[in-house]
Amino acid sequence: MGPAVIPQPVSLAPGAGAFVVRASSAVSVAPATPETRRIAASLAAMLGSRTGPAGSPVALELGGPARLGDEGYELTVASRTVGLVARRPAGLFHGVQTLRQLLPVSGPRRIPAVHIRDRPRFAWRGAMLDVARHFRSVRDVKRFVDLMALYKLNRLHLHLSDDQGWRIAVPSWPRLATHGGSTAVGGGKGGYYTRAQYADIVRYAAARYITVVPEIDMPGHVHAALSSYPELACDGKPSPLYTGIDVGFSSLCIGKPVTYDFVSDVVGELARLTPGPWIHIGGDEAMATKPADYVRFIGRVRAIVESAGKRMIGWEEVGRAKLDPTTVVQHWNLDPAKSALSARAVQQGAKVVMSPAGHTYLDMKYDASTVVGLQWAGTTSVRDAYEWDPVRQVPGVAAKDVLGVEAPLWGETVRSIRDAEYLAFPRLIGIAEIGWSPARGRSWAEYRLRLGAQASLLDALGVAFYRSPEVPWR
Ligand code: TNX
Repeated sequence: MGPAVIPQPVSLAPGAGAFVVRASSAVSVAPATPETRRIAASLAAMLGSRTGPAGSPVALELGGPARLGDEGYELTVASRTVGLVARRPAGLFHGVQTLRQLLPVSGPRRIPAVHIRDRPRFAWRGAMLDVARHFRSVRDVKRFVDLMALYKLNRLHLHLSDDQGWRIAVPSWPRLATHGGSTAVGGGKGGYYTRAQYADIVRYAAARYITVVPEIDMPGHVHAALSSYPELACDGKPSPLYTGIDVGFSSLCIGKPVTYDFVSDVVGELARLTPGPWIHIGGDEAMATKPADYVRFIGRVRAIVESAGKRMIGWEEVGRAKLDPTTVVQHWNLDPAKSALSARAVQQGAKVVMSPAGHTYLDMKYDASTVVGLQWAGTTSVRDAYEWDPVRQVPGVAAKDVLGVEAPLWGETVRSIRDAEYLAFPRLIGIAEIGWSPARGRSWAEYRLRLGAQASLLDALGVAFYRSPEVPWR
């Protein structure tokens, strides 16, 4: 086995010898901008050296052939030099992540000689955190972002509202956060992000080339909002907060004008706080909304999102409504009838993010003995999470329709960040490879060896990962 990089690069040719990292292994970058300097400084910190002038042994450079694209890079490690070239800073950043995996965690600091040419298969490589069922602190989210970056993931989807909690302050509707955010599944203390905290997460992720995709789920999964503002419910009646784990029982009142004031205010606020182009509006499991109302509602919400200057993304159920080519749908269901909705969305020109529950749902148990997690989509072994292809999931959704992949970590059973890490790792690493690496030549038999080699890095980072017996950990 050559150097064990995950995601597997497009091409990797081992060379002879190794680059020995010393305190004198300075890192230069050209052109030097605040952004490229930051990347060079992070590499220097990793190597235990410093940044230096042109002619330094480790050289970062913006340039290279157009085929590297926006995120690709070319890395040449030789016995006396390390060269990293990319068209864009994101590519330099991803190349640094590769170096991080090539540098031994302990023992002699030798980076094996290698020549790598690399670029992602898909533009969208995401993970979702459900901070609504159980809240996650800014610190925990940042830690998760760091781990995503290590495996070249580039979208963080935050599920910011659900029946059990509303997790972002909206100044014009203050009770959403102060009341709606005050508890969680099981009756814990809940929490919410202030605008400054949310902006902090967005900035932190952006510095790691990860775009935040905020989700406010509607017209279902809204009990926390209805409890905060009873006028949003059709019966207008006050209701206590909900801390169970049922789904499909709440709905915004589709016929009331106040509903659209609410949606406009919330979407407008999120759009202002979010530099990325997408706003996720949920749309799943709206069993308490009449089908015709649902279609009408999604149409209006799409117009609101677009007039806020953003693109709408919704769970595949939004395929029931009228969409347009800027819409993105997120495929999730095992049920073929529901999958047909993703195909219907594609017929309307929409693109698809693939999150098939049986492969990507990080909240499914690994096997029947897993203590946390759910099982409605079956159990999902590390192998199940790895052995699938995004362009062969749904009849009528072909390669050209697939934007990429995303692994959701639903939070009903996920009380601590350690539980979150245990469910996400190592399965999320496999999803990252599915999103980045070419399908050709990929095999579980080979991947499990490279995954096993990640143990020392994950241990050094203190990740509470599941040591699946399927993998030869070393
Ligand atoms: C289905 S997937 C849901 C969520 C649950 C999840 C649990 C989807 C769009 N909706 O509300 O948290 O299953 O696995």
